[in-house]
Amino acid sequence: MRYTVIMTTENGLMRLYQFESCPYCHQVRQKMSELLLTYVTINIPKDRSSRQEVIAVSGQPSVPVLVDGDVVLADENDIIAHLEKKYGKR
Ligand SMILES: N[C@@H](CCC(=O)N[C@@H](CS)C(=O)NCC(=O)O)C(=O)O
Repeated sequence: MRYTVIMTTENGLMRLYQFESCPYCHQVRQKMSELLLTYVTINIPKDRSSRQEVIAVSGQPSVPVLVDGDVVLADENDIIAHLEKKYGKR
C-alpha cells in the first residue's frame, strides 16, 4: 500500500499534542498509524500548570489535542472520527 504525506495547511502537517503514557493519546497514534498518516507530535509535560500551549490552542488542558488545518479537536473520540472521515477512504 502506498502512503501519502498529507499537507493540511500550506506549509504544515497535522499536529498532535500528547504525552507518551496517555492512553487516549495512544488510541489516536494507533489510528494515525493505521491510516498511514504523517503528523507532528508535540510532547507536552504531565504537569498541568505547564500546558499553556495546549490551553492556548484548544481552550482546555487535556490531551490528546489534534490541530488539522482550521480544525482543533480536544477529545480522542472526536479526533478518531475526524481522521476516519477525512482520511479513511483513500
Ligand atoms: N478526552 C478524555 C479525557 C482525556 C484525558 O483525560 N487525558 C488526560 C491524559 S491521559 C489528561 O490530559 N488529563 C488532564 C490532565 O492531566 O490535566 C475524556 O473526555 O474522557
